[in-house]
Amino acid sequence: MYAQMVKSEATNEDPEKLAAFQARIDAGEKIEPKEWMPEGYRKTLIRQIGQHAHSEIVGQLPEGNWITRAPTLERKAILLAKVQDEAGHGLYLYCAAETLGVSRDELTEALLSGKMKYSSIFNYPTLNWADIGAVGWLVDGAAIMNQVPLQRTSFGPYSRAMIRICKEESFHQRQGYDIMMKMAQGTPEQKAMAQDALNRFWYPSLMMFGPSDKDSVHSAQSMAWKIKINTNDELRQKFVDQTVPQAEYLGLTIPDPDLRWNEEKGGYDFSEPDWSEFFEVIKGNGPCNAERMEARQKAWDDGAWFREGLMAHAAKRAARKIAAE
Ligand code: BYC
Repeated sequence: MYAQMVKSEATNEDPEKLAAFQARIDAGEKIEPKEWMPEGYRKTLIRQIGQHAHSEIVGQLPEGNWITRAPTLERKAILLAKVQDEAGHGLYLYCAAETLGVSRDELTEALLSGKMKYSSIFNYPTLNWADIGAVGWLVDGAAIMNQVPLQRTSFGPYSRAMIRICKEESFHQRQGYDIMMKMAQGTPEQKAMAQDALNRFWYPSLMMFGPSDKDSVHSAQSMAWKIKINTNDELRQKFVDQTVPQAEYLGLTIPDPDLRWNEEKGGYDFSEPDWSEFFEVIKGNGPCNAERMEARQKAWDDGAWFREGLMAHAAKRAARKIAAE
């Protein structure tokens, strides 16, 4: 069903309707679920919102891994709240996707069958407590950089979901930076752990923004429809410019010998991530892809009794209603 929705090509769409739709987008109007939209717009949104929802849910796994081992009760409570927030983000986003005519079950089945993706970043392991700091600081930091402009995206339900998500992401980023600060100001061993976490998460965080603009297949159309507001490279540059002074404040070193301030462009020059690694990770060959999908498959299988119970209950209610009529 999902494949059918995403593959069905837009055929014979009325040029007048298309022009009127584009005029509404250009005028900054929001598009709402029951209104006419080009098939390509709908399927691009299902792909992007669905992928985003899956990322929030899969993103709970590397952090959830440290809830039982958080160093203090306070840190545990904060991390627990953050991981619960991610579940909430996934739910808002699945609901936004459902308004486009695809069900949450269909989206989950597409994830499990490998037809849909989730963010590359969650295929990297969290090896120690400093990694939880690096995830909050860098991964949530990159997520905010990408998601703040999406509050102005053209599809109403997506835009409204992003407003709430961004508020919570800001808290997530602060808690990550706070962990990094404690580690960086701690013992030499703790500072070394913080540096090691930065070394391992820097390039995977840069990859979160997607391939470089010349290799981005969807950006041009998505930007014309205001599904995306910025290109991948624009956001990556903003992220680097924001993060370098934060690393300096921590007394940590960005693992890039070619990182340099460029006065002329008013931003940093930096090394590109290894794009062959990125494409391998999104093909399913990253360090934790198999483990993440196993966990999602198990959650789906473990929930079968509940889905069946719910369906049986709904069928019974419908039968009762028919009998009463
Ligand atoms: N990982 O043409 P492009 C979070 C795929 S999690 C995997 O540039 P597009 C959080 C892309 O899908 C952050 N795949 O694509 C949660 C396409 O393949 P398909 C999640 C990637 O869509 C918990 C192909 O590469 N945020 O916030 O225009 C804890 C070509 O790329 C990635 C979102 O999802 C990637 N990194 O741009 C903490 C934000 N990058 O689909 C934090 C919403 C690219 O044709 N999404 N691909 O098979 C977006 O803004 C855009 O979808 C992207 C990619 C910038 C990610």
